[in-house]
Amino acid sequence: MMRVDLLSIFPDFFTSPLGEGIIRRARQAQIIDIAIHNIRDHAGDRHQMTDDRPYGGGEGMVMKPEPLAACLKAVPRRGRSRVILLSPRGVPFSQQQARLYADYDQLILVCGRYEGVDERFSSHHVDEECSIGDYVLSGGELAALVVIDAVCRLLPGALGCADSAERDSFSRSLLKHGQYTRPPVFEGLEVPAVLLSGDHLAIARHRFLESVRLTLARRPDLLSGLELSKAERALLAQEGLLAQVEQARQEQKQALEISA
Ligand code: 9D3
Repeated sequence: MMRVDLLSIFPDFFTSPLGEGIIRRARQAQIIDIAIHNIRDHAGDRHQMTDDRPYGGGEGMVMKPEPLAACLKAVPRRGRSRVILLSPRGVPFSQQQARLYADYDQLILVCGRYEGVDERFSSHHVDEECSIGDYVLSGGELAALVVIDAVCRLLPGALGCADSAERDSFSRSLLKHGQYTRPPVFEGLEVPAVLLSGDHLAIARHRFLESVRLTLARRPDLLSGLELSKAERALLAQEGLLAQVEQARQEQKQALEISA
């Protein structure tokens, strides 16, 4: 069973998100054990202050190191464990990072607030810093929930359908085609006829082409990782998409060369 410990000054933040859906079922099935720790409980002084003004001046407040260290010390360690600080200056989170995290026995997720945490805590008590993307959040709590959700799905038995996790990771270099369910006509809009045809080869081709068109429009950067079979190349050529795909791959290659 994976153990996750959350350190935060807003412990109530997690109750509902961790009490629904796949995470709730994984907790019930004892696939994941999640404990929430209130950093404020480890602030020694009467006012339970967890933040203070930055030495050297500047905007905002900094989280004091002692309550963080005391809270962390109170967390029982088990097996291979990793202390991760959610922070805007962390390594970008990704499916690959999620797979690495899923291999630990214990993740200790520290949620910062304010302008950040005292550097002596992050440099001496934290194994790595993790960001979920280039936008400004109010603190690490939502980021920690994102990490838990992505990691939980990868734990053996967490998903009902055994191969879903593998399928998710398998289809990384193309965006998913649109999907349809009943009714056959919705607000005058029909389901593409090919999907009702029962012709599985034609359906697979249709979906592949739609995936390629979507990826070209929204995430051309993904196409550099796409491996095409002879039949797929022929199909793209036939639809006039091969040149566009090759050009997007070329442009992505150049973008990577410039950034390197
Ligand atoms: C002045 C520079 N800002 C850093 C980019 C200050 C700042 C903004 C937001 C300091 C802390 C925060 C709070 N954010 C998080 O704790 C955080 C976060 C995020 O803001 N974006 C993406 N991932 C994460 S993980 C934790």
